Amino acid sequence: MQKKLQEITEKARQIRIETIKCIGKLGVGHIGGSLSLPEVLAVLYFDKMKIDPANPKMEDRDRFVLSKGHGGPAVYATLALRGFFGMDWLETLNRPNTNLPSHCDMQKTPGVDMTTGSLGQGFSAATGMALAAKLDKKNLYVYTIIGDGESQEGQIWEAAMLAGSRRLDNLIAFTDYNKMELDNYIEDENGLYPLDEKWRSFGWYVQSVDGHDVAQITHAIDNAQKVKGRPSMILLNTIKGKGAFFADNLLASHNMTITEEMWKKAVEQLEGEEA
Ligand SMILES: Cc1ncc(C[n+]2csc(CCOP(=O)(O)OP(=O)(O)O)c2C)c(N)n1
Ligand SMILES: [Mg+2]
Repeated sequence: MQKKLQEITEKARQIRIETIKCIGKLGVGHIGGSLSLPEVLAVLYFDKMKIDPANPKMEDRDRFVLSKGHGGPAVYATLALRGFFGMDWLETLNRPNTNLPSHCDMQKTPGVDMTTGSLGQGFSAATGMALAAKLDKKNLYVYTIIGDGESQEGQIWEAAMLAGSRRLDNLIAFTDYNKMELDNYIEDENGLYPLDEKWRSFGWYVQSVDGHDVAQITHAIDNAQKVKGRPSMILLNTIKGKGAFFADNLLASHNMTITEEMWKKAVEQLEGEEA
């Protein structure tokens, strides 16, 4: 068990490195909201999800929707490391004719189940996918990640209400609770506190974990899968820009310019952390 967790932690480190490299080589991008994601993506794609990189559209696969679609680069790094496409694709991030646009696009990228970027919409789509799976009596999970800033969208709460009332226990959602949005702190803009109570009141099973600890995330997903009759929300307490010295816990990390010197130094530091 311990060995498996170590392997997933190592995958998260690789996802973080590849994310920094691909945004860094482009020179600009949503690095902050991408770097809060590697641990949950590593747990999902290297342990929990029923998927087949050789058959990305496998019928009864688990689904994943990154509702905060601006974190696309972290998903692409994950999909490349998992073998959905070559690592060389990452160099094409957000360039002309790419299959890896800045925000997730299901028409372009193998392994991407929903087009996202307009905040609030992906979560509704994920809820619809979970409802459809129930109606079709399919045995699969829909996993989705929303942002904490995204949680200020009214559409999130419409879908939350539906998922709770329709008892979608095949829907496992995460909030990337990094306490920051585009250019301000959540609580200084339009506060969410107490976020756990809000979700509970909509009929959800709610857990709160360290979003950079793969053991805690794994355990929370295991718990969520045991709960019957309620959708699950796992609040991931995360750090925006985690792991890149120029972005770590900084509001300015949202969509920043990155020089070659910056990304190379950050990658060097992370490579030095190998277990
Ligand atoms: C409907 C909509 N409004 C505004 C935006 C512009 N926008 C992109 S990211 C973002 C901030 C999102 O904050 P959060 O969900 O906390 O993301 P994170 O901190 O994880 O980057 C905004 C306002 C958008 N993409 N969609
Ligand atoms: Mg945020």
